[in-house]
Amino acid sequence: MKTLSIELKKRLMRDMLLIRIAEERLAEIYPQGEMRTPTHFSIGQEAVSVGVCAALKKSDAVFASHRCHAAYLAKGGDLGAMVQELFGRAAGSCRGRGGSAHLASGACNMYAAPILGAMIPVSVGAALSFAMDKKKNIAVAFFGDAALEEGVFAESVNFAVVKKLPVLFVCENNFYSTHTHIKYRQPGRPIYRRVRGLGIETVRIDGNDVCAVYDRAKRYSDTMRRDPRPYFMECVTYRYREHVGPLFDFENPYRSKEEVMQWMRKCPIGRLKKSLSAAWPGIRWWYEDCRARLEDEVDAAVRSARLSPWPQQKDLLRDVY
Ligand SMILES: Cc1ncc(C[n+]2csc(CCOP(=O)(O)OP(=O)(O)O)c2C)c(N)n1
Ligand SMILES: [Mg+2]
Repeated sequence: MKTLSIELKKRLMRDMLLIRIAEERLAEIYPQGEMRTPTHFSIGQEAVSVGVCAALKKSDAVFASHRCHAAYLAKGGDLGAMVQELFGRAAGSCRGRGGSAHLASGACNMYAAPILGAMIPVSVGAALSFAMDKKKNIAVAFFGDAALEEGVFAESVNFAVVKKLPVLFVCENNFYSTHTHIKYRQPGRPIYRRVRGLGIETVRIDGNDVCAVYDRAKRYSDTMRRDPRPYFMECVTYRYREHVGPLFDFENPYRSKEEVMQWMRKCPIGRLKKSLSAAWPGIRWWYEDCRARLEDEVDAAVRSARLSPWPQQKDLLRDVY
């Protein structure tokens, strides 16, 4: 793997910190009941979205599922519009109608929907349109280890392979589908090896190592622009909070507290900080300053959402097809 520059590592750190700080703040105030949208937090999984999206161009398209805050922010989605959306306000990214699991930004080419697997064929459609328009863009589909069990996943990969479409399939394997471990749902053979049987190049990456995720996504995306074809990345990672909602679920017997703590020790932000400190002793001050700025940004977004107007009844049927 190539050593990444300090500038790039700083960008990766800032992007992961933005997601972590925003979600921790939203999780903290969620119990106050102002946000009425079921919310799936990405805390712990930031490196996958950040590593992949840092390898993309703004005009590349990203599709995600219910756990979409990280992909939205990593692709450059506006923080204020995201917070407004969670508060159900008219200035939200979907005018307050979508909530947490339907984040979208036309400006950044990022779209999410929570029906498992549903956005996978949409990403293939986007790649087909890029190919038909002779554009050098690529499409990325982020989805979980359970979405991969939907039949449409195999159909989508098959079509992309046969038509040589520039789609990067990114499976965020956090081992769980709500409360069911992967060992009860899938055969023992690793995901990346099974998917290879569909005729696509696949790889398994440590999804908590943002540099490794970036490096591989960059190599694949550069290749795909020259020589269109799909690739598949299984990124192994872990969510810290409950499946849906802001809390830790240590009392829930489907996983042990020890397991969660073990993954917290592999925190993607802590790991990057450690690797940056080795090369750059001044990181501590930069890191604290970066954190403070992002905390202010997030606080301002929350304050603004609280004061913002609700959608109006007269607009209820606008944009409804
Ligand atoms: C077609 C469909 N079936 C069931 C659900 C309910 N559901 C929401 S999230 C989820 C688990 C998803 O697991 P995974 O894809 O691994 O993503 P993760 O939540 O782990 O990020 C399920 C079963 C759904 N949204 N869509
Ligand atoms: Mg999962």
